[in-house]
Amino acid sequence: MAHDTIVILTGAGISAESGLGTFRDEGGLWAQHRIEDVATPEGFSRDPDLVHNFYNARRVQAAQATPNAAHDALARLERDHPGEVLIVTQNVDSLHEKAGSRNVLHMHGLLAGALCHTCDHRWTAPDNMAKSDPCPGCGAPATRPDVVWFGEIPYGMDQIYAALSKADLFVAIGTSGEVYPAAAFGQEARQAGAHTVELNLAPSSRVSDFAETHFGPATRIVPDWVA
Ligand code: BJW
Repeated sequence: MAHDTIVILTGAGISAESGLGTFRDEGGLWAQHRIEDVATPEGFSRDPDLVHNFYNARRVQAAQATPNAAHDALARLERDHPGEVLIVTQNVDSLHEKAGSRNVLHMHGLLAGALCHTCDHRWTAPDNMAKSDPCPGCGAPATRPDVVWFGEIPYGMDQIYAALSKADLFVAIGTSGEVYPAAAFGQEARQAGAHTVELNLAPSSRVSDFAETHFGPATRIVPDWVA
């Protein structure tokens, strides 16, 4: 593979075979929880305990999960192409880092992080987070998970758009293409001249943005594509 700048967007599908549920597949997280209740700032204001229970349970589950062959293959790709690979993940688990990837941008935050609603101070999430936990920065009892909810601006957008504008290769893995701005990254990269690839169990709603597609479980198609 001769590329100078490779941007890889990952979604929940890459972690599915590590035992972490996706959002929109049958029986996924959004079939079990109302988005408005657990993934919006308004939901958090209404019932912070409900939201913390949702994320505390997922934090425990994610801490126990191990990377799969797809995460491993992307870590290998970065080792073989030093300085060329940026993983932009929508996932809040840390499985890319556990697999050995270093250049990872968590555009929707991290389960392992806590964020103060009052002063934006960030710290390592305790196992059982509650809104009343005092912020180590300002002392306010305004602790929330450091994740990006609907209506909030994802992290690292300037860095992501800069990378997309100079990418030679853009690969989307295991993401449904339902959530913006990530859903439009393939189109942005393609318009900027990148070769675009979708690796997914089934075609996403943005499949027409991709010049090359491979369908199947991530643990098979990602190592095959990297090889
Ligand atoms: C496998 C597999 C296997 C399964 N192998 N594959 C109207 C039009 C356009 C936009 C909007 C609109 N109204 C509102 C908006 C904006 C809104 C939005 O997009 N809404 C849509 C629903 C319409 N977006 C926002 O509000 C975002 N902010 C924003 O836009 O700010 C404005 C702004 C942007 C940029 C610059 C300046 C300003 C914020 C979105 C935040 C999303 N947050 C969540 C929760 C994060 C915390 C948490 O984890 O709880 O992020 S929602 C959830 O969806 C999570 C995910 O990261 C995200 C994407 O989901 P993902 O990863 O794609 O998972 P699934 O389940 O959807 O798909 C799984 C895929 O895996 C499928 O394709 C399967 O086939 C595949 N798969 N098994 C391979 N084994």
